[in-house]
Amino acid sequence: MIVTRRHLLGIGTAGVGGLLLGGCDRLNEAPGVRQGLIDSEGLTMRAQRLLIGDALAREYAEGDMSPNFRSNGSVSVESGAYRAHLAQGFAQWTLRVDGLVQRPLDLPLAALKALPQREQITRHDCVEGWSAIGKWQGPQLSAVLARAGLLRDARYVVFHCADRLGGKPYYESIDLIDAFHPQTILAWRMNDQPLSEAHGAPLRLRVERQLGYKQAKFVMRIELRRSLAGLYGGKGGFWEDDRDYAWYAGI
Ligand SMILES: Nc1nc2c(c(=O)[nH]1)N[C@H]1C(S)=C(S)[C@@H](COP(=O)(O)O)O[C@H]1N2
Ligand SMILES: [Mo]
Repeated sequence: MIVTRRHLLGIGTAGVGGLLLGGCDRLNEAPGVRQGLIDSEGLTMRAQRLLIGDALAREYAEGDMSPNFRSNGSVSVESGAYRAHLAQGFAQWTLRVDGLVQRPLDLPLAALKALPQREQITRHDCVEGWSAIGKWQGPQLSAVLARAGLLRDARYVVFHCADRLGGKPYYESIDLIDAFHPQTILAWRMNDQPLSEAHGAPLRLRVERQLGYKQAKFVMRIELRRSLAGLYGGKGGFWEDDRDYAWYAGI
């Protein structure tokens, strides 16, 4: 195992406290990691993780930013509650953090903006065959998880989104290794502007070492779970359930 507890604790600004030590100690035992040796998707994940270790995704310079960053998948959200929040600039909106946590949270956008911020210029790669380089800003997911405090059994972080595709809710999930990676942020700002609706306002995930469909937009709720079984189709994400896309979509 390449990601050690020391690496995870070395991630800096988020003030990862003792509460998280339990979670980090148990990364080696995470079911996805162990099963990784026996199924082919897991083999890919394991191989990619061995190669990249805790490496950072490449970061670019301002001059590399794409003049046009297209939007894809849902570009708007129908729900009345969402439209009301959008109309108010998300002033009354809160991010729910719950499941296997010590302290369920309802975080206003202002609280997310008040956390230490990370800014990164990265390349987004969509499986449909396009890429774009953009600038993202927001708190590290690790900082939010540190506030909530993980319970012992927490293994996966699930992102519940406001939109539906073909009548089904969009959702995504990652494991704790990616959740505590320093470039995994909850972005509320893109290219120096608040996120537009098309790009996932008010908040989206950036998990930079994975493909576009993992970058959940319109994140309303973050749920800590022991397992992905029993959640929608059980494969950990909308496209994973619908089209059998890989759950670990390493680039
Ligand atoms: N909630 C939600 N998140 C989503 C999608 C979506 O349809 N709904 N599409 C995904 C896909 S396939 C891609 S490529 C990116 C597109 O992000 P963008 O619209 O900011 O370019 O968002 C991802 N996250
Ligand atoms: Mo995509």
